[in-house]
Amino acid sequence: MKKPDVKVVILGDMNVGKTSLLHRYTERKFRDTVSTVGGAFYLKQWGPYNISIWDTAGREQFHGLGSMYCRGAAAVILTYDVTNWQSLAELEERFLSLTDTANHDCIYAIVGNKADLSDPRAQLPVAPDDQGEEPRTEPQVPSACPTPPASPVSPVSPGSLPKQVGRDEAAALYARVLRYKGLDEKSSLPADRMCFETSARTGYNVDALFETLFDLVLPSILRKRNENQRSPTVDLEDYREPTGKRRGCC
Ligand SMILES: Nc1nc2c(ncn2[C@@H]2O[C@H](COP(=O)(O)OP(=O)(O)OP(=O)(O)O)[C@@H](O)[C@H]2O)c(=O)[nH]1
Ligand SMILES: [Mg+2]
Repeated sequence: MKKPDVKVVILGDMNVGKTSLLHRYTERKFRDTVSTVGGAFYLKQWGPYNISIWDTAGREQFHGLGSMYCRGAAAVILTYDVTNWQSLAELEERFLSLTDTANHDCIYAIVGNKADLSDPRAQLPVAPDDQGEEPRTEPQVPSACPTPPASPVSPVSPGSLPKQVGRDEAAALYARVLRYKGLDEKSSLPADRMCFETSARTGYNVDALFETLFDLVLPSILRKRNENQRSPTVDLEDYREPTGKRRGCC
């Protein structure tokens, strides 16, 4: 198994669509999910680097595991549901303190998922041109004929729900996250770059979210590699006496 160079963690209340976002990004699909138990781990190759992405459970009963998953994280995605104001409030009340174990230079993204439910623009993935990428080959949702929700658990028709969280509220939360972390807003990444609205259902903005974060964690990878070169880890299993015998520790 490849060794991850860096860790990205996705946090947020149950049902906001964390697992669906990861399926959409890693498998290019929106498929049925079951509420996550504990956590799950995905490995993504990004250029020459391996990035581990940790999906966490939003259910209260797994809350204690959150800070363990965040340990050493280079990026944390704080996810809410744009049609559920409480899911934004929960990020601050329940999830932010879990990031105390993340890296000191960890970056934070605030992500409002299920944008397709309230915003007609999110009925389609962001056009590849807008993301500055080569066109992709995965199926696109035709604009004239939106596909019905793939999940039977999601009976709400697209674009029909009122949006409960605006971009300004997400940006205000981002500012409070920086303050909580003791970071200076002026020297940190700006809110308009770190707040996203996405739809795991249509793929809207999903690539942009993950790929922006992956680019931003590259300095963290390089720093870690430099540190490892300066003080390489000694594997005691590999150490043998000149006679060929392995040296015991006592
Ligand atoms: N319309 C719409 N429904 C979504 C979207 N993302 C997820 N859902 C639905 O929301 C429900 C919950 O999705 P999950 O991905 O399991 O949510 P989760 O955040 O991983 O939940 P936990 O694992 O319990 O923490 C499912 O019924 C999904 O089909 C989206 O972008 N749009
Ligand atoms: Mg889940």
